[in-house]
Amino acid sequence: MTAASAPDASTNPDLFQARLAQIAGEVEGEIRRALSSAPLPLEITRPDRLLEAMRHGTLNGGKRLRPYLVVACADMLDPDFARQNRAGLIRAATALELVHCYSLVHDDLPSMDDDDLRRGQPTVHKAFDEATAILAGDALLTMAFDLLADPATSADAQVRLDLITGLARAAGAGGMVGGQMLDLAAEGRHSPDQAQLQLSEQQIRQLQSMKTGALLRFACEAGAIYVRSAPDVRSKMALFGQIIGQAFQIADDLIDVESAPATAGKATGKDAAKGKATLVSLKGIAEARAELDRLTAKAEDCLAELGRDGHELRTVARFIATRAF
Ligand code: GRG
Repeated sequence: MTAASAPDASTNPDLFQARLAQIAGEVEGEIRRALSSAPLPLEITRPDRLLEAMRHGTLNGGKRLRPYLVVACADMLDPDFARQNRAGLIRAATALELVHCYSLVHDDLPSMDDDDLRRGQPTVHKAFDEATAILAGDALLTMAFDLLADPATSADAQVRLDLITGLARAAGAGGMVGGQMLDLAAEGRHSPDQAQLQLSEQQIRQLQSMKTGALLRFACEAGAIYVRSAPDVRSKMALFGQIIGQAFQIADDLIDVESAPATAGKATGKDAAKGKATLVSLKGIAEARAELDRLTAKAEDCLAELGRDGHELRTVARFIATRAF
């Protein structure tokens, strides 16, 4: 039994699953409201087909891990403030989920990963068409920033600005989108002979920290921003997010190697089929699992340094390291 899967009285998986489900429900309510057919002030009209595609790409059963992290981090740092400002906190958390969903819609496109299945259902371009999927992703991305800019999210303009800037940096050219670009380049798409690039371990880590790590890191930092934490606490929360982001990616690579599509809710075996280098392909399954254990321990140290009751986030760190879907 690895450290990450060993029972530990300081974690509570049932409570975590209940909280994850509860926050997912609140976020889905917020997504439904945001995707209402009625135009907002300054909008003209909202085409039905676009809204249906946006709903298909968002209300399709994701784990809602990123919004959960925003809420759980805010709750840990300032439970009273987080409780009193719950509706705004859920709006902030929903903005991150909209960006995540957009990235999945675009990642599944024929020109990117060309996937037919996402969260166990047809991808948006399969259920609709490619142009509609591109537009649905574009509109989800802009809607995220609309949510964050609205005073209903936070009465504090500095908080709104920090959330907007942080999300833009995590999701944009130097974050998630940049990571996707490096990933496409690694597939050999831009080299004359289309040959795969042999990435070094350091290059793989950098790519992953951008493509998937940046948004998870920011989810934790956003919780600290929302409750107006001091800069050192904000940095520590971002570090926690960075560590669990690394663990998330290794677990994702292991799922690709070890899980059946029915369990994963998406196609698996894709990395090997494409000859794609991951930390798992580079170091092997046993070393990847050992790294997950080390990352879980580091995440726990980080929480201990914050000096709060971090049992819920300790459970999250363990869930991320041991998840099978
Ligand atoms: C196309 C702009 C653009 C970016 C794509 C995030 C990303 C960049 C692509 C996703 C490809 C992928 C499957 C990466 C592995 C890690 C990952 C983000 C998995 C999906 O996240 P989960 O497990 O999904 O949180 P759910 O469905 O639960 O929300």
